Amino acid sequence: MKVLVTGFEPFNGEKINPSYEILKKLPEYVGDKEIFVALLPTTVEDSLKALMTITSVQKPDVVINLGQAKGRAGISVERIGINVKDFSIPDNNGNIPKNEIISKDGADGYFTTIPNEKIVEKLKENNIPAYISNSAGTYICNFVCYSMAYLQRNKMPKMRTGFIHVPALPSQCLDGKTPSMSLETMVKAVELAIECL
Ligand code: PCA
Repeated sequence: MKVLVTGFEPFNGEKINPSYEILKKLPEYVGDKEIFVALLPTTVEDSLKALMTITSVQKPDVVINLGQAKGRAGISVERIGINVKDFSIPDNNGNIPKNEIISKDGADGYFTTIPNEKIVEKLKENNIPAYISNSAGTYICNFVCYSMAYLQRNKMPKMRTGFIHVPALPSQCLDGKTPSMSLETMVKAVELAIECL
């Protein structure tokens, strides 16, 4: 089984994005599952372009997109992507779409198709705080979550797609008030998620 795991470039003036740092630490295999990683630009058009190219070349069985959700305390496994772009901050190209539809011929929402519940259970068994999230927001992460699920439904029915948001790293939360998680724990969480596939 081929698993593509993606992360995002830092955005919103931050110097680091844990989703990218995780990619650097993932092994080439988790059990017999072969792992490919790719860094996505945090922009509307380019993130999807990059993903389309990689998925058509690598033909992964599963795609897990990772993203940072600063302020969340646990690993949040996204259940659904929704058909809207409504940014409160610009993407890395300065785009700030408001209340725009992602796909005119797409459904209002698409569920992700990796075993979300099983992943959350497995993380908890390993003492990693985790939950199912019912909203990936309305920014780039939701855009990618929705777009990949759309692709799966309409063009690549055998591929499974999922989205996992991770908290910020301790170095991003020096105010002492924003929840964070160590990189080591996040890497372990992603490996455990891959084991569940
Ligand atoms: N998180 C943002 C986009 C990139 C990232 O890592 C989000 O939650 O939409």
